[in-house]
Amino acid sequence: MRLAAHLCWLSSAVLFAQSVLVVADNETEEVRDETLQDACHVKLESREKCERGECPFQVSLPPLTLQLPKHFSRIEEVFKEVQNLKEMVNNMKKSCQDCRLQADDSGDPGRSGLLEPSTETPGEVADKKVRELESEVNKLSSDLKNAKEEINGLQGRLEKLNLINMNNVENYVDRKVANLTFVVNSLDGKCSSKCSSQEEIQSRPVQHLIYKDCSDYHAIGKRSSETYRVTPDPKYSSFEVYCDMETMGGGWTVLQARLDGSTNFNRTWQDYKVGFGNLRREFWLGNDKIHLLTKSKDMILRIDLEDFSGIKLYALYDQFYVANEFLKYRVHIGNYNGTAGDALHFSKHYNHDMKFFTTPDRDNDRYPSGNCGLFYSSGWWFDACISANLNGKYYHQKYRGVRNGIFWGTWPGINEAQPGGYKFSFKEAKMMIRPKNFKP
Ligand SMILES: *[C@@H]1O[C@H](CO)[C@@H](O)[C@H](O)[C@H]1NC(C)=O
Ligand SMILES: *[C@@H]1O[C@H](CO)[C@@H](O)[C@H](O)[C@H]1NC(C)=O
Ligand SMILES: *[C@@H]1O[C@H](CO)[C@@H](O)[C@H](O)[C@H]1NC(C)=O
Ligand SMILES: *[C@@H]1O[C@H](CO)[C@@H](O)[C@H](O)[C@H]1NC(C)=O
Ligand SMILES: [Ca+2]
Repeated sequence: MRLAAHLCWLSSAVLFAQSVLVVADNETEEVRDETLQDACHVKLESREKCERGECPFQVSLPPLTLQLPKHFSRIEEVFKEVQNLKEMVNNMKKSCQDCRLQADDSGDPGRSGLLEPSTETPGEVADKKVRELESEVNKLSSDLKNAKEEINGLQGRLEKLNLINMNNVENYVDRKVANLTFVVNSLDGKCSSKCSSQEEIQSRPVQHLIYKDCSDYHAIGKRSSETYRVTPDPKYSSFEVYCDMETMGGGWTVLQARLDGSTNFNRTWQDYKVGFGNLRREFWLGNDKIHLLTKSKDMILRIDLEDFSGIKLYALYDQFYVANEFLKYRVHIGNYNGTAGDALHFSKHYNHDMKFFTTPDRDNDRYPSGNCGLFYSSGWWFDACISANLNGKYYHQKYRGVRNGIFWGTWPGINEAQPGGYKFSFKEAKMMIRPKNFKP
């Protein structure tokens, strides 16, 4: 088949979706385009007349005629899958590094601090740690093997697609680009004569097509604190968040709120993953959503606290990122600034930065002989265990027993012994994030 004929067929078939293709299996092949009947009537030579190995189009053309755009998107899919796999492999590498870090750390002698529920002999601890690490390494290596197999499979598919389709796809893309260039050029010509001036364009309010978080609503002039729909990552569906448009210039996406005890925070991994509660009252937004929000932009974290005597203090952290579920929602917390004290980095032994998320049913904490989430009835980035826990039980007044209430270890006077062994409780707590580069 000659190239010119091929292009003619290709353009008509591609640009007019209603094209009909008739192909006889063995004898002369006839390609007919109903919408361009006489303009593009092509006869293809029969298979027997081709020299051996010299008929590249003949094998694949009939199905491709109708499916080119579909194949095109399949290639995109495969690229995406490969990208995902790459990310998985990177994640695994990172987790391996984590294992090493934890292994380095486990010899640390001074870990039986005042906030730890109980202790265990160092030998037992080390043994257990080694076994945990072993099983983790085994799991990782089998995951890695699966990933490799999957990559091989995808590679095979990719190669096949490449061989079969690349020529046609290239032609298709070339034509599209030519077409677009033509359209752009013609618009450009119109614009220079008719369109408004550059200054006028720039002074128009920014129209976002996608609102990634509350700061994007702030940017288009929204000033009332309420729920808005955000799409931090277009690959995933959008969701509702509560926006604080008042505190310190507004634009805050609220991740968590406590104010009356109406929502139970003693919940499972799954609940913390997807979120729970009422966005207008008490809630946890959900770890998957928090991950997407903190991944889409560099975020800062603000924590607001109020006690029952009406004292209000805050903590500001200049970075906040929560990794994905595969990495157990590990948190990254930047430098502190504020009035409530830096309870998230309390000391060398009580530091919530870089910790995994733990819930009563999923123990990822640094306390070897028990689950901090179960002990403190909360989902949180536990160390072993807490110098802060904003998801503890809501107490309407001071309480006795296990310190499983909302807790902020640097609150004024909180560590002084109270008469009767009472523990301090909080009236309100709130966590919210805003892009680092936000301009009020
Ligand atoms: C072509 O195919 C038809 C049926 O599809 C068959 O009847 C005919 O014998 C074939 N001709 C040759 C030359 O193979
Ligand atoms: C470019 O594409 C448009 C719409 O897809 C079509 O109407 C037009 O005829 C095309 N132009 C050329 C030069 O192919
Ligand atoms: C803390 O934040 C305030 C307000 O953003 C800023 O003015 C101040 O310089 C910061 N302090 C430090 C130590 O970073
Ligand atoms: C929290 O839930 C667990 C079950 O998941 C339960 O055993 C525990 O008693 C609860 N704690 C509180 C304080 O309600
Ligand atoms: Ca544990």
